[in-house]
Amino acid sequence: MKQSFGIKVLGCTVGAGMVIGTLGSVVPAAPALAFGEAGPASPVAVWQRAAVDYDKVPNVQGGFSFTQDQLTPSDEMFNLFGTAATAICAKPGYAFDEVSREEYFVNVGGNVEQVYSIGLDEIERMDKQMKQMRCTCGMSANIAMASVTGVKVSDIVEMAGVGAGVNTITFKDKDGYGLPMPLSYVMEKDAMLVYQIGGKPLPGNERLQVWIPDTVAKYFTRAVTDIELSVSEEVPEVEGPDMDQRAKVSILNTVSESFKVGDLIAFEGYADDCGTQVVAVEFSLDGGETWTSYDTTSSNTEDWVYWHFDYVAEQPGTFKLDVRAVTEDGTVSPLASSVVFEVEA
Ligand SMILES: Nc1nc2c(c(=O)[nH]1)N[C@H]1C(S)=C(S)[C@@H](COP(=O)(O)O)O[C@H]1N2
Ligand SMILES: [Mo]
Repeated sequence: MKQSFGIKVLGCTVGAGMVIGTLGSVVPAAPALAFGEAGPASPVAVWQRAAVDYDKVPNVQGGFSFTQDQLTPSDEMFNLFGTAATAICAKPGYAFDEVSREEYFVNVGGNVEQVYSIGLDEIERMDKQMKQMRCTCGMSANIAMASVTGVKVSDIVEMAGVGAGVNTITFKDKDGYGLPMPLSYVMEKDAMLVYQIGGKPLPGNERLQVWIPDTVAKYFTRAVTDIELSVSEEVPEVEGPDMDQRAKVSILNTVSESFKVGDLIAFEGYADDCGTQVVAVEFSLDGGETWTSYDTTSSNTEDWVYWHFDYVAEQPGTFKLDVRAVTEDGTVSPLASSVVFEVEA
């Protein structure tokens, strides 16, 4: 019998800040399972078990699959980054000055041929682009995948005309928030000025936000009012995620019921490293003594790896499933994710 956990909508992972999940309805039919090699696990004497000692299954086997088009529902996105991340790094949408749609302008200036201002209506009349993109904070666990709508930054810059020697672009909000970036990087990555996330306008007074593939979210300036082109002596570096935010993984299931021996338990979650390929997702059901590795080298690096792991409970007990990701440069998630579940005889 197939059993599903509840899926986390907005919750905490131990030590890793907030994670976001998906709605229960996204759980697909279970893939075919192969359990041939998993022999009967040795019984564990319950009386030996202290509160934190979980029952162990070495070399856990299950049905593994992944997709990359799983999106975060936009309401959750807005919640997540609008309130949850506030304390860590981001100003929430509602905290931006109230500026009516008609009064909101983006000024394109600095070292350009023609300084100009453009309003939202005009931006929305330009050639629009829709793209599935990841927004991942480099300083906290927050991550989301969304379909965003907007215009190409290159189109906006082109209308101003780039001045001689310009190598730097900075997207600023009214308070001056914004980090300088190499212009060439922003062009190569096909950065967007986004006005819709998941088909909905940005929340609060955000109006416009920069989105750039493979780039941490501190560069995703919200409520952009100024795009500045400049000549830097030294081209700024684009910083990646903090070490402890490399190879992000999470199990999004929450335990909402107990299981019986023979039940199929469907776990799911994501793995991502902001543009560095995730080459494997690994699971442990014995506290990290053994890890079973599933290959994800066919994944692209633009979207997160949204994995499914279907496990058939073989024995009664209290278990902890750990998951970690491995990237192409050998990074192993410093913050593994885990979930505890119970199996009855
Ligand atoms: N104007 C402005 N934009 C900002 C920030 C900010 O403090 N002010 N924080 C950044 C950081 S660190 C993150 S993680 C993202 C999070 O918000 P988002 O979901 O809107 O991308 O916004 C980015 N853009
Ligand atoms: Mo962030």
